[in-house]
Amino acid sequence: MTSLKEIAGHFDIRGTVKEIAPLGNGLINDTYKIVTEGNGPDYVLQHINNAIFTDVDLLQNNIRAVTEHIRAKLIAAGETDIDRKTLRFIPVKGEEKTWYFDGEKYWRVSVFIPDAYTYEAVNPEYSYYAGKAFGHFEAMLSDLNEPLGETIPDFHNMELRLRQLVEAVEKNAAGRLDGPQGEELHAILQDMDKYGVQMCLAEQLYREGKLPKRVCHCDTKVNNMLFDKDGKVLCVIDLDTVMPSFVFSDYGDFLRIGACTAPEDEPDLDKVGFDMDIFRAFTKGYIESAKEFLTPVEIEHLPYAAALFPFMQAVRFFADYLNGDTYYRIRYPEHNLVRTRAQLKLFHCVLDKTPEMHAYIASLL
Ligand code: GN1
Ligand code: MG
Repeated sequence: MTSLKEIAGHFDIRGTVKEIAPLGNGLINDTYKIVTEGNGPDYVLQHINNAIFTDVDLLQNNIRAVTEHIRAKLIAAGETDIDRKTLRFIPVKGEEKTWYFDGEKYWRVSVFIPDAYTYEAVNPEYSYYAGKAFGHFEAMLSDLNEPLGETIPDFHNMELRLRQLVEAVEKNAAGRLDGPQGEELHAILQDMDKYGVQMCLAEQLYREGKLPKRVCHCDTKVNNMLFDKDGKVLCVIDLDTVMPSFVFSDYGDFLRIGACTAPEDEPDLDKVGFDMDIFRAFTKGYIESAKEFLTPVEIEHLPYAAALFPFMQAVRFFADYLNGDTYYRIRYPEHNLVRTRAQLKLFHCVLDKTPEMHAYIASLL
C-alpha cells in the first residue's frame, strides 16, 4: 500500500509534510490532516469513497464549478479572508486535475482552513447562523450556469429509497429478518410502510410541476460547517453531494441533526427529541437568507421537510442494516439498527410538532 506521505507528495502543495493524522467523523470518505513544517498552509487529504462516488472526474468537476462560483461571488461582494470562506482543491503536480489514483484508491487534497471549529451539536444562536449560511449557500448558487452532474443519482429521492428498502427486504442478504430480532424489524417495516406514501410528497409535487429543483448541498449535517471562534459560519464543507435537489434537502437534513436532542445513533430513545428552539432559530436564519428565491410551495412544506429527513435516513440506515452493513461505516454490529430506531423516534417527534412548526413559519412571513 502506498503511504499517505507518498500520496500527498503527488499534489502541488507548498512546504514539507511533517505529519498526517486522521480528521473528522465522516461516514463515507476517510479524511486526514496534512500538517506542514513552518508557516505555510496545512492541508486536508481525503480518500474518496469510489464505491459510492463512482465518477470521480464528475465529482471533482462539480466541486470546482461550485467553489469557483462561490469564490467569484465572495470577491464581488467585497468579502475578505476568502480562503477561509470557500474550499480550494490542489491539483496534482503538473496537471489540472484535482484527484490522484494510486492504482487502488482515489485521493484529493484541499487547503486546511485554520482557526475553524466544527461541532456535532449546536445551540440556537449557532443554528441561526447555520440557517443563514445554508440559505446563503443556495442563494449564491442559484445563478450557477454550468450544469452540475448528479454525483449520486436520485440521492434524496424518497421513492427510490423506499424501493431500495423493498429490495433489501426481498434479498434479506444478512438474514436479519429471520433472526432473533425479526419481530422488531418487521414492526419497523410496518411503521415505514404506513408513512411511505405521505413522505413521497416531494416527488409527487415535482411531477406535477409544483416544486423546483435547485442546486443544494444535500449533506447539511452540523459537522459539515466550519464556524469561526464567534460562532459565525465561515464555510460549508463536504461538497460531494452538491447537486440539483429540493430545498427540503438542506433544510430538513440540518434539523435532523441540529435540532435532535441526541446524536443520530443514540441508543437511549428517551433522550431523542426535537428541540423547537433550534428549529425556530434555524428556520428564522434560513428564511431570512432564502426568502428571495423560495416559492410559497417550498415554504409551506418546510415542516414536511423536517419530518422527511429523519424518515429517509431511517429508511437508508435500515436498508443498510438488512443488506449487512455495506454502505455506512459502523462501529458495532447493531449500529445501523440503533441508528434506525433513533431516526424513527425523531421522525415521530417531528410529526407531533408539525402544527407548531407551521404556526411559527407563518409568524415569520
Ligand atoms: C453520510 O459522509 P457523511 O458522514 O457527511 C451520507 C449522508 C447521510 C449521513 C448520515 C454520501 O454523510 O447522506 O445523511 O452520512 N452521505 C452519503 O450521517 O451518503
Ligand atoms: Mg461530513
